Amino acid sequence: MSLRTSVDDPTVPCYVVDIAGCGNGTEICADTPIEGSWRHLAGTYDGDTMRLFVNGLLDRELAGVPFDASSWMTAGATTFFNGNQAFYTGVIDEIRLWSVVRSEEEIRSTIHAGLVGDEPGLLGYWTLDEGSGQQVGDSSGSGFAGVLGETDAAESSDPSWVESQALRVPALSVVGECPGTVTIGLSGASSSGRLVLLKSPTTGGARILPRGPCAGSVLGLEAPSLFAAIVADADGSLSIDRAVPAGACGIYLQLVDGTNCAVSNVGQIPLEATPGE
Ligand SMILES: [Ca+2]
Repeated sequence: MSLRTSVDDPTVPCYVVDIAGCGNGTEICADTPIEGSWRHLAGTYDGDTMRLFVNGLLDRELAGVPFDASSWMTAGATTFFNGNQAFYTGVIDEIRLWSVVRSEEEIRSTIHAGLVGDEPGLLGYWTLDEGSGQQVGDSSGSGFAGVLGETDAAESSDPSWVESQALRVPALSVVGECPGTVTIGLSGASSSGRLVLLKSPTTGGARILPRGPCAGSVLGLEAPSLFAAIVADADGSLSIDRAVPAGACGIYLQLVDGTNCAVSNVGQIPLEATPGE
């Protein structure tokens, strides 16, 4: 089976379940192209139905799909009779293979989290942290080492090693007095990442962003609206002071990192100071 881009459109992600290990298989492709930022792709197959999830949201499904377990598993390409084809032109990180069909909620729970390697049902785990060489180690303990390109020799199909921002998650802090000046601090965001700071009077909804490139990211805010657009520094951190009126005291804030769609903890602008007696 493969996760790769469409042969016809390199911006469209597709999931392939093979029946003969050589390009004969069933393909479903997402509605939404991926360009310019990280997306989490997951394909599941339960022996009949294949499903493709983008950022933890079900995007496409197809029933009645046959499968041959002797087929290859590829990431970013498909294996045909005459070698690998349909190469993905982009960046890949954190490849996981499971022997169980994970639910939408389970898929979402580990999108921005590295795994230990001994999680129940984890069959293969390639962190792609080597940074050089032709081999990628399997951190699941199953011993399924992978190679770059077609073989472990240098060849034209080999991808290049680059730094990844896939697992960075912003942390948010809010301190100060309200009404007055509050200091909004962030750390751990993607390098020079564009971040959206959302606000809401209410928490606890675990609301999913419904639209845009980060649709599927789960928020802790109800009915969020824009508070500020921020660009992190090269370290992925920033500290900004904002004058806050009494009407904004107590509102909740949460950051979404536009580079990888990770969301921060929920912060809160301090409650209005009680007047002295
Ligand atoms: Ca190679």
